[in-house]
Amino acid sequence: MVRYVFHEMDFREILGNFQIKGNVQSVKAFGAGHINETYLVSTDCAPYILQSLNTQVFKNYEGVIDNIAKVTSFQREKYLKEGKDIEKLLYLIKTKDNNNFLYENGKCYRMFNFIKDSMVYQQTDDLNILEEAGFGLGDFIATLNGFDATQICEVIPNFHNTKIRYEDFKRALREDKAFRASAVKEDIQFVLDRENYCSIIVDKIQSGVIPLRVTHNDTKLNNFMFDNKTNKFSCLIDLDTIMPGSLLYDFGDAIRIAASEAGEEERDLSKVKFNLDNYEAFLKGFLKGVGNNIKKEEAKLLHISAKIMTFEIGMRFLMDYLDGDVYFKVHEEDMNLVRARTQLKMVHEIEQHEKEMEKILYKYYNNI
Ligand code: ADP
Ligand code: GN1
Ligand code: MG
Repeated sequence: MVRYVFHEMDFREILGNFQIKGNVQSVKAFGAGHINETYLVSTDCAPYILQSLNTQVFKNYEGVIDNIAKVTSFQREKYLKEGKDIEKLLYLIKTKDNNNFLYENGKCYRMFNFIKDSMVYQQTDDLNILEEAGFGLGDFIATLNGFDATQICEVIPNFHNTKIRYEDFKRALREDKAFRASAVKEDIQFVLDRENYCSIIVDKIQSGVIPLRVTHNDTKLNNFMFDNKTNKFSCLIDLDTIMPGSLLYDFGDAIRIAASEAGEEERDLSKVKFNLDNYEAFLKGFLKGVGNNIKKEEAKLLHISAKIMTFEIGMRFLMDYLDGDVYFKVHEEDMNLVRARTQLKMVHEIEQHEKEMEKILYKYYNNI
């Protein structure tokens, strides 16, 4: 959705602080995210992306930008060393004071180069695109293998700590701030019945069986950019949640959308189905991209991670519904409930396909 929102005075001052080329022609709202505001800025020389960070969610916005600066430079240097094309990589546009962001009127603004001739998919059943997406994520993990995770700050503590998310959910249930719990008892029970999912990845990280890496942490399909002619993977965008994490977070979170036949906001739950072919294509690409940068202990849990990450976000949407929609942007009153239901239906779907998913994993990963 592209909406014309050029308020000359609002944006001219902000954009005037950044090192961009040319005169600004227009600023348009862009993107469909639940957290930040994204704008496409066109000048007579080049397009750019301007974003205002949600500082309620990202309280440590300086840490967020610092993480992105470190990771994108590391990625760039590694690509150069390996002779890979850097044209389609993301980088921050500096301000005239040589900073990576601008803090103005309580808002944090940052700019990126515009990735040319590229696009995102909200959903697709094109297996070549899904394999490319999987490859792109695997390659991202492989590129950052060896990047010292202690250099990166944890911008949202315990973001994918499913055990802590579960405790937060129980808090929301106890408080029932928006008086909605009694009408959604079945959804709540579905979550409560699956408490055992919460510790599967987290405990293995805590005991050191699964390594902490630098991961993306928000790998839904619309954060993958593809070349709009060749459909080759260009890069991952939406880098705000880059933090120390597990590759299982990224793989599982990607599968919940890549292997779903319906969008997050689908009201007809009969359309929410798990597609094994999509899963297979993404997995195949992922294993190719990550190469030997994955440990056996991680690989063993790839199929399980889809269930856990889908469960986690379903629980987060339901929690926000109980809290009265204080975290995710909503455009309809029951939107968080609708989102929770698609995700929890996906969990049920994944549970039905677990054995087949494991079999497919063995087909492509031989070292288990
Ligand atoms: P959000 O998910 O919070 O809306 P994103 O960073 O994912 O924010 O950006 C929203 C949309 O803007 C993307 O889906 C993509 O279409 C477009 N976009 C974002 N960054 C770029 C970029 N650097 N180059 C080209 N398009 C971009
Ligand atoms: C949010 O910003 P966006 O829409 O890409 C959320 C993710 C969720 C996702 C669900 C910082 O991502 O964790 O998986 O919505 N980001 C944050 O659609 O909470
Ligand atoms: Mg996004």
